[in-house]
Amino acid sequence: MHIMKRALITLCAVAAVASLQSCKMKTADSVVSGDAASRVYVAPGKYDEFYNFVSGGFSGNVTVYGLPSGRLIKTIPVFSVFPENGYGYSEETKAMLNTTNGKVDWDDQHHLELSQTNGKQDGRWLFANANNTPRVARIDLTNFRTQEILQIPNSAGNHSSPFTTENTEYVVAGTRFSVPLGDADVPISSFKKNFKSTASFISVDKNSGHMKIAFQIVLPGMNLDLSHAGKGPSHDWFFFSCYNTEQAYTMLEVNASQKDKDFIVAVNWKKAEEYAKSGKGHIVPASYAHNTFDENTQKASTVMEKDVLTLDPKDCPDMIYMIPCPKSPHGADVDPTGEYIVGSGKLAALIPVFSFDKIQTAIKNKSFEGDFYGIPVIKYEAALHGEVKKPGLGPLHTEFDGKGNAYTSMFLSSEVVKWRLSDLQVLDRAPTYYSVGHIMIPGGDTREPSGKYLVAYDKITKDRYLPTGPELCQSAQLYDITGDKMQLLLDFPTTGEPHYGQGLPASMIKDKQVKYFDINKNHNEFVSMGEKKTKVVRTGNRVDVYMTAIRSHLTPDNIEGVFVGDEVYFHVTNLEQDWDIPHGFAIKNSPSVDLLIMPGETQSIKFSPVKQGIYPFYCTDFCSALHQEMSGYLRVSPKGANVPLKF
Ligand code: K7E
Ligand code: RUQ
Ligand code: CUA
Repeated sequence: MHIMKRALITLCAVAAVASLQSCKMKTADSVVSGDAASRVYVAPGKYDEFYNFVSGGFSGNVTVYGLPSGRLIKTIPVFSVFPENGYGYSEETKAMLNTTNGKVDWDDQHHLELSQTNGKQDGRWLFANANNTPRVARIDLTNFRTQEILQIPNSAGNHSSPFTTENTEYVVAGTRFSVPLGDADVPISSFKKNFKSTASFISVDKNSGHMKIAFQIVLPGMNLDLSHAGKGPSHDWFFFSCYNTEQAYTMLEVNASQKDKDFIVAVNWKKAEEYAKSGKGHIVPASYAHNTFDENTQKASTVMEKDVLTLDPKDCPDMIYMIPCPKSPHGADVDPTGEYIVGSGKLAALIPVFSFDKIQTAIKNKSFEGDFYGIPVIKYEAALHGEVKKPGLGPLHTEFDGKGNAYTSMFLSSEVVKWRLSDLQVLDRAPTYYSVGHIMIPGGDTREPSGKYLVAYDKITKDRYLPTGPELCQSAQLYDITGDKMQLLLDFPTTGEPHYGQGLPASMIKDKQVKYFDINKNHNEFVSMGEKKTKVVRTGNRVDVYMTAIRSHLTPDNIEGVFVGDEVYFHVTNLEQDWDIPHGFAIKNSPSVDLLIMPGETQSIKFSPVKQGIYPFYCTDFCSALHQEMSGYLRVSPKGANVPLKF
């Protein structure tokens, strides 16, 4: 979105400046209703009604807030290392960040989607996309941990992701940047000939959740932007927005906005599935990392996958249709009934709403206006339910309340606009502070929206909080949408750059949380099942320290006979069997040696001493009145010194 922001500001400088100035004039006092405080107040000891999962943008991780309070309750590390709990540092988790280019330990995380059954949230998994290094992650909602990360080949900028079909049959991943397949070395100027965009359909195992690229649809070079699955009558379909059908590869902010219309790409994934099964696809070599966390061994491992099944629309008739969509389409959102597909032209002054029924009729009657590389283009009017006229400037994203209304974010005019799906009348508008990106209604992109709150994730913060130098937090705003008029209730600061979010009724998962891991089921190969089982083992220059942590002692706590140049692995087992008693582990002046071990769990960390000395180590998490005593010493001697192993 930051790239897009620049394009919009260049092209719409006048409108943008005008809208920012007009925002400045509004004050929060004038829009907050009197009893807002009581409506967001969650008394001490009480729970919030919803979990709000929020994407972290360039922080690479996901944050979790309670709604309506806006309180930050958790950061889930996904694509970025996270010192708070050693994610990406520990031997157990570091493989999660493997890619074909080695460990990529950050990303740009844009969208989230909760798993669904029959088009409704089922509270099992949360999927997250990585926009920089194309990846899709799956997070388990019983322990809030990342369980799996799948790299996407033949992709660059995995933006149109990780949206799911109604039964989580597939999670999709569509390319933002076109690239040559198989990382071929070709001139950039051969874009039209060699560059492709791809839409990957990742199947999700019903029981384990394991992901696999079932097939990848290869499309002409352009930019797939966003997508959403059909619902109900449109269950078999997926709708992607795309831009840059001009196929520009330089000065995109000008050259990719030449045409009046780009497309919504309608993909019949059921047909695609049949073609894939009946051998219409081509298996092409591709290498990509597939990282999974094994619950049993408590360890992540990587498999380098070797090929992918691709489908070429030329071989697969009736699988894909293009629907013209005005002015740099961004969001592609499907209403709860599955009948309306809302496109949003970032530079358009209207919102086109397409009818699934009409699209089907148009396909039957061949109401086409030519083709795009052999893919039929449906006539705009033939697919159109209608246009929302003058909704505001810069429509981006649309969510639904399940009562026949849609809410669209307006980046340029900095507002949320409520309109009716049936007659496309604008019903209400509420200012945002400032320049809203995505909006989120819990369940608002499913068959059953909760319809109670709407959260706006704003791109520009300016004067909303105490100033903190040049870098400001980003901001979210909570609106009550139960009445005719949207009511602003609360601002809350967010982490990284939130794009999309998901909201889930707390009742769905709050009683299913893992409180600690059963030590008897700990099959980590380096577990110590009690203080008496601890030891230090030397094998060549590798030293394995089998350590335990329990209030308030680390065992062993004095270790000698370790030398400069050794590779020392600390395997720390937290013996506690009690909720909320993690122990930390850290060593003085040791790069990336940092763990937070949950009760019943073992985690390992590697320390490669380069200098002799006495190295204190200690528990970093205040765990008891004797926490400060929970420490020990490691003696590192010069190479070749005559110091026997002692612990
Ligand atoms: Cu509009 Cu990456 Cu979903 Cu950001 S994108 S706002
Ligand atoms: S100790 S309770 Cu470092 Cu005062 Cu923290
Ligand atoms: Cu264990 Cu502090």
